[in-house]
Amino acid sequence: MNKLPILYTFRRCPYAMRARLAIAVSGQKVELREVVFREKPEHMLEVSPKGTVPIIVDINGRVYEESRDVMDWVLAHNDPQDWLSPEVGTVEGMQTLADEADGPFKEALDRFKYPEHYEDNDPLAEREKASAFLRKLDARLGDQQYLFGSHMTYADAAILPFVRQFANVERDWFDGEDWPHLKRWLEAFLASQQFEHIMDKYPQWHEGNEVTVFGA
Ligand SMILES: N[C@@H](CCC(=O)N[C@@H](CS)C(=O)NCC(=O)O)C(=O)O
Repeated sequence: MNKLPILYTFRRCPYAMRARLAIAVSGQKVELREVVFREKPEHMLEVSPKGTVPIIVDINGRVYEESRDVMDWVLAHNDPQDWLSPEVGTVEGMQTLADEADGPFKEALDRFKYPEHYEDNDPLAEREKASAFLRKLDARLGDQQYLFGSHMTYADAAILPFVRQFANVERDWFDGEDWPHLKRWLEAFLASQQFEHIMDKYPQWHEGNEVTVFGA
């Protein structure tokens, strides 16, 4: 049995980023295993045949194979910065906004970012669909520093990595759009130590490697 929960992760994956954000804020230590997709570790596929990251295997061998389940799991144990206690709105409200980010927004983002992967695709129409969601976020952020009040929450951590991904598709266009609050929110996140910490680089994990501890 492992002494620490195991985290299978990939540095640039936005789903894994949100999981690492929650793990880092919670103070939970995990054994970090950096994955290379073309050489997924056997143990990772054994515990989760769908083969996506992030995955947590807790010390009892229980597996969490969806990024938001990882966030929920870690914050349920320790939530020192009240990520699950929004100042404005409710946990259900945060889940609903994250659902919209993971559903229609992410679908439009993928169709805009990888137009060649889809048939009958209109990337600019998809960019517009995604932008409608971002304008909604911008309106919320006009009244408050974060999506659910004056402190960062689960919703910000769940959504920011995807807004970053969207912004990077056509940076000049994104920067020219009229969403000042959204840009302020994204820029503050990208400049934060929190972001720097979760983007630390680790070599590919191999069975038998020394344990790499992440978190706390
Ligand atoms: N619904 C999953 C999605 C995770 C996901 O799609 N991760 C991508 C990387 S960003 C992945 O692992 N892809 C595996 C592959 O491309 O083989 C979650 O929320 O954890």
